Amino acid sequence: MPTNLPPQFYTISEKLKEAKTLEEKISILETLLAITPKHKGTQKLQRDIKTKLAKLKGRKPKKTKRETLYSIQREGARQIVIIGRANSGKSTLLNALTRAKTKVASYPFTTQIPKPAMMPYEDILIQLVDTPPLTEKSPPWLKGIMKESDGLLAIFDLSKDSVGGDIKNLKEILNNWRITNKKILFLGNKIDLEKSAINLQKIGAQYKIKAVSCLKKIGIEELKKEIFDLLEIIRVYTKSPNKPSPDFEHPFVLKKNSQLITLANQIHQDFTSAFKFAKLFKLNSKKPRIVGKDYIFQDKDIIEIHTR
Ligand SMILES: Nc1nc2c(ncn2[C@@H]2O[C@H](COP(=O)(O)OP(=O)(O)O)[C@@H](O)[C@H]2O)c(=O)[nH]1
Ligand SMILES: [Mg+2]
Repeated sequence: MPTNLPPQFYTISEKLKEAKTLEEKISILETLLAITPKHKGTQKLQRDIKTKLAKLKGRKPKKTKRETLYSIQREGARQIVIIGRANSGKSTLLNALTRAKTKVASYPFTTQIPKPAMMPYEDILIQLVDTPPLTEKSPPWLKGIMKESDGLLAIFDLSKDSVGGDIKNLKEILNNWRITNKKILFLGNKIDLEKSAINLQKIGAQYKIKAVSCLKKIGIEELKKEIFDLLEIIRVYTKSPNKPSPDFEHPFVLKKNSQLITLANQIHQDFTSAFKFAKLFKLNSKKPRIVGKDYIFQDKDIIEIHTR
């Protein structure tokens, strides 16, 4: 592979491995092609990308089913889907965590189609998806979106006496849909209302639920960190041996407890065989440490990989 590719090239090609839908893969490949510098050294790479694109486009299915209409284009480091009953505050939550301006109303069914928006968390973006009310009768595409997500934010209206039953009902729906090993954060919304505290007390012993007010922005800043923690991800910055400072603009996002070799593989296949050693830097110390392939990353590590 040519060595003078822009750093985003590697960050974006990493996403290709995780892309699930055809549309996503095509969009990623088109982006890669667009940012590939056009010169002799990259001709083979350009050809390879174009071939892959042609193959994928040849296989593109006709959008006839309703599900495919509402598949969400993945963006950012990870994707979280917001679920809950009508009027629980899903759209208000999306607006509170992102710059989205989704319609909020006191009558149900305002949100009919899934709506994605980006939540900035420190130096990464997490995609949140607002959805229509969740019931046993929700359309199959909603189930599909939930299954494809990296985690769920389940939101309940704490001011309603039925909140205990609502939580039980949601758990039943998840069970029926066989969504059993998803990461889920339970949120009790509208804690600003008087009734909510009483209801929270009633259900608090039975369920672990985080109380917030999406409208009055109570508990919203802490929630961003809890969403990050729920995802069990870490950020790693790379530093090129011949550059004075790391690339803080494009952190690699990896699963917690990932080994150094996982990152090397993501950057380039050849890194595995060519790997010699790596220098590990920490944000708060100047002196690097030499580490090997099996080093287990921690959040915000800075790594400089040396090859043969
Ligand atoms: N008091 C109070 N009202 C809220 C809160 N969050 C949302 N609401 C109101 O609840 C209603 C439904 O909110 P919405 O976000 O549209 O719910 P959705 O149907 O789940 O998307 C709206 O009138 C909101 O203003 C909150 O934290 N406190
Ligand atoms: Mg809504």
